Amino acid sequence: MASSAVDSAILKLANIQLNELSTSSSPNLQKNLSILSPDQIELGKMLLETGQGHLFENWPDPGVDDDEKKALLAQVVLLNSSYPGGLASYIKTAKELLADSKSGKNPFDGFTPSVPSGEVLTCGDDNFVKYEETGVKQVQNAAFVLVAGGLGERLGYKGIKVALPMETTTGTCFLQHYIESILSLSEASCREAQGECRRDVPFVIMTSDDTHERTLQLLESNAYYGMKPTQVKLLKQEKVACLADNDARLALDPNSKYRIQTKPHGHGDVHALLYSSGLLKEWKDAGLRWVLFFQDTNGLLFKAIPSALGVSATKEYHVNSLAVPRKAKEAIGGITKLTHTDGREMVINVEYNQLDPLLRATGHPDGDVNCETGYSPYPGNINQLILELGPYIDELSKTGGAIKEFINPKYKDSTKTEFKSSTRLECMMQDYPKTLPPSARVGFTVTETWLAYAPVKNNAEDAAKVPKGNPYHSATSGEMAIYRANSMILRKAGVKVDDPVTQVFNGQEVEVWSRVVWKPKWAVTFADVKSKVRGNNSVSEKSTLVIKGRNILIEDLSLDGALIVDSVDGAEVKVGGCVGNNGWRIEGIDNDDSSATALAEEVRIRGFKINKMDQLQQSYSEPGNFCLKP
Ligand code: UGB
Repeated sequence: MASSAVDSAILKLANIQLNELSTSSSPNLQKNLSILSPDQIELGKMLLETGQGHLFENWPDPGVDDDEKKALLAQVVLLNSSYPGGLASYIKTAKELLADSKSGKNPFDGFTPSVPSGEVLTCGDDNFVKYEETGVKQVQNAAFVLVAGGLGERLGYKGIKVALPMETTTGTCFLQHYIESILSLSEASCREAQGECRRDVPFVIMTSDDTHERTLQLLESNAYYGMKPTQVKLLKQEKVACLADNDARLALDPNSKYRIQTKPHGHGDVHALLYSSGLLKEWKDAGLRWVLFFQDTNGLLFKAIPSALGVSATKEYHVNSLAVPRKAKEAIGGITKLTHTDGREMVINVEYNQLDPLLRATGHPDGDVNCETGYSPYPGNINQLILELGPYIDELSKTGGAIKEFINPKYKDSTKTEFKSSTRLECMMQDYPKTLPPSARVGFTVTETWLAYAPVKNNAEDAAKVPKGNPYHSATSGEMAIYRANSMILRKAGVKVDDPVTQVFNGQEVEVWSRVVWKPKWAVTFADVKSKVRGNNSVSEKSTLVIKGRNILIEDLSLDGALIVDSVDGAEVKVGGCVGNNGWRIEGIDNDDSSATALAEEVRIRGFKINKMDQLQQSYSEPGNFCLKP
């Protein structure tokens, strides 16, 4: 035998002995070493070192279930590589957080809350318009990130949430609206830059196994709603391992002893994924300055984005959280400044169930109460964040994108020794500022709720149980909020829009405003709306107004019915005169009625349908100047 062959045989033998030694605590793993690759053996050792020997407890001799044993270790490879710091770090953090939870440690120990500083905007005033103008200029330096990995269990819709129509007048789904808004904003930004537009604005969607395929399919079957496919990147988040007990022993799937049970880790994954994908660096190299994060079902959010981005740019915020006024004790998190006795400071979302006790424990005997404005001084977090890219990358280079996690085990009894079901670590995208140094510029921007926030999160049954006066956050309220916002914006632009009527759908009392809908290419800012509305205009309560073309001017229009106008970009259309017809009527549906079962789920979950009885519909497909004046 040549000497090199002897050396390698000796090395192999030494490795076998070493592996046998380090796996001796698990005879079942030890006897299966021969079927595993060196990498798999290394992971097996790591699992033993971190107290996971039970995973191999029921392993039979080599030759039986070998493929399943390898599949378990393949799953461990994935769990290990998709978590910053690997599975060993996951288990270590889990042990610490489980111990804190068992001992009842308060995560806010040592912190005193106070009201942070931020900008409060009023739609349509000079300040708002100024910030919008600044914000639009910045869009070409921005990237947009949609977190859409959530299954939407509370909503109970069988499809993915971004495919749900935002309103049923046009049937536009959330994803289409988001993409068209980004495209229109970026075009507006280029116009501001007077032709010096440098790039296509990047759009990232974080998906999960629950949403990935269907999101891709939705994009592909709709030609990416006009965006270049290269502009859109899908990043899929992986689930994390479940934990069976206070020792952070990984839970096996109840249906397979060769599979670790997994659950979602939360939207906080977006930071690690953006970092590890290399996109952040790519964007920085391309000269981008902002990353805007948003959630899957808020049809109003793009109405607040230009002004909030303007605030970020003007105030040079590293982190800007969009917020809405919040009634004391309302069930959304409050943006709060926390100061620790050791000098640490942060501006962070404190969940509503933690804010009141924290205030009471720190010298505010009344807890979370409304101030002279009629609202809590702690604004409500709507989880849309604008981060400045440079400081964001600097921070992630240190953390790898890991976000402070939390754990929420449901214990069987007060001894806190056993769980009702397995638990896991979770993280939230808005907890990013928790690791920032005090020098970081963290602020917020408050806009009116009617303008910025109407998520679709709750199913009809749960929404109907919401205490009176609290928001429903259902498909019904989400759609009505769009008509309300557009009607109110038209009012601010000088149009006489009738008052709404109150109706009840699916057990929810809502204001029904005129059904006003426009495409983002018609207007992305308040100034756009103002410049396209002239003279004396009126819209009656029963009316529907749909504006789809870019250069449509509404001048001296009196609308009492349905009017739908579309035009190609080169057509300039002046719309005026008296338009009257039977219009499109909103009709309640009774879900207990057998005829309702024939309706699509997208319609049934709203509790109403639109009966399109009569309309004036005009489309201009050639460039030129036109006048629509019946
Ligand atoms: N999401 C993911 O992409 N991955 C996940 O693993 C989980 C969710 P929810 P949540 O707007 O009122 C948030 O379930 O988490 C996506 C804030 O934390 O709709 O209960 C998912 O697809 C909270 O502070 O909301 O609450 C969706 O797009 C408050 O602001 C998004 O993450 C609240 O939203 C949010 O997921 C709110």
